[in-house]
Amino acid sequence: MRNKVLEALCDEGIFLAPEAADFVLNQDNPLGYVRTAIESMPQLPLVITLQDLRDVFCEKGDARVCPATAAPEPRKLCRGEVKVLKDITGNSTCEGNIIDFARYFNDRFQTIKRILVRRRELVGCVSIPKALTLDREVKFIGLVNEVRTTKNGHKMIEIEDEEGKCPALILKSSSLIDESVIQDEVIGIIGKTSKKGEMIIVEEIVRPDVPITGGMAPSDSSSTVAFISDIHMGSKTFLRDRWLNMIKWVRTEGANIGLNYIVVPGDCVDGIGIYPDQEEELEIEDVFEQYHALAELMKDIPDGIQVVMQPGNHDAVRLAEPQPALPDQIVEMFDSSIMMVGNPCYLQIEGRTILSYHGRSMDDLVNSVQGLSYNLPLDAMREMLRRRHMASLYGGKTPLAPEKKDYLVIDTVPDIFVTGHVHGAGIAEYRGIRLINASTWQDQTSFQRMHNFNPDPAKVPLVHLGTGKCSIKAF
Ligand code: D5M
Ligand code: FE
Ligand code: ZN
Repeated sequence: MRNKVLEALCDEGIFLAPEAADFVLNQDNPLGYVRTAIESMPQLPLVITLQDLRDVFCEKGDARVCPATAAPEPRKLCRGEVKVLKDITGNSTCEGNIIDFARYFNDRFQTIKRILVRRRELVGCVSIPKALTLDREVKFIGLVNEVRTTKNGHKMIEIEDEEGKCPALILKSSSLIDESVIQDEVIGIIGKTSKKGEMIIVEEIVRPDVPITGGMAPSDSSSTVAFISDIHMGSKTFLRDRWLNMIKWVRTEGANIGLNYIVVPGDCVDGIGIYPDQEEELEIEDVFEQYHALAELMKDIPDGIQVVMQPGNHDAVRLAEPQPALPDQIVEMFDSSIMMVGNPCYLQIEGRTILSYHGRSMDDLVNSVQGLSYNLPLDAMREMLRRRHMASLYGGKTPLAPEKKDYLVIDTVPDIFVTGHVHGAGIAEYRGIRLINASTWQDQTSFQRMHNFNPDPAKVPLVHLGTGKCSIKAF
């Protein structure tokens, strides 16, 4: 029965993801069920997932045929009020083969497409092959395969959806010509099909973006969260005196401002072999010794403060993102109350959603988005939010692991978005979201001097979880 039904669907060009197939086969009339579902879909996905069925039937409020929302991933509860809402820790399945990559990009496409189809500007969007046949304004959603400049100075984007791909041209004379389109981002395009029907002339680009909201409505929380990034323990330029000043301040003033949480967004230690000749800049040359030394330093943080630590590109876990939490061997060195999470990670603290991401992809964004630089991390973070993705570009400096789900998609809009990595310190707001870049405790290294990179160290951004008020304390 199972194979017969799936074969019949296959003959009609309809493919079901395994979970969707299980659900469909439990229906009284599986074929009829799928055909009804397809009629309500704006376009036929390459592979129909359980979510696609939910989108169709749950919207109609028909509980009998609506697949129950997947059980939420087990929430890892820890001391105090910190919950991990989402990270890769314990959920990694990928082997990095071609099928994994196809599934990974499909998940990215589908997740961001679901955000884009709700955009008013894209009402009536069609598939790419369909768009090429229409002789009027067309709208479609696709994943960018390639972006290049033609010899005449136009910008050519090759864009793909589940059904096909097409070239989309931004004319040199268009006001969009300076718009930075990044390879592997998912965008909506509004345009006209060329006379021969072989390409689309782009008139508008629609980004998923985050909704405009008032941001953090005041709550009764009296807690403050501090962000302390890029400690780089083990580096010769680790700023011990300024760190000790900061700890002294935490111990004396912390209670007065309700400092109950410290989040560390990566590069906890300097690591080894991260860049050429790094050993010359290391005070501690053994990575385990670096973590030991850090664990000792952290002991001075008062017990009442919940510390959450995330890895970065200098830490001892796989480099490919999403990165899982530090391994047990290292976790055991630290006080058991310290919470280790993956990178990126969605946290919930006292009712506020915090997205913490080390920020490696800023190395790629500064090269692919016009006007960005290492001095403007908050602008780079805005670009991530506009694209609803933390690291769109595959094949640059940010290695990506093709997990089943794309953990780098910003599917939930956070209250606070924090990054480290660029060793800058800043706070800003974008559409109600607090943006934080969380400084460093490492002074300029000779490697950074060689690259003309100037850090802004020993600063602690603080956010009051009740009022949403942000400030920076310098040490
Ligand atoms: O990265 C810290 C910062 O160092 C990073 O955000 C920019 C700067 N950096 C690192 N490598 C380079 C190169 N090759 N050119 C320019 N700037 C660079 P961290 O992860 O702490 O090493
Ligand atoms: Fe760093
Ligand atoms: Zn880093």
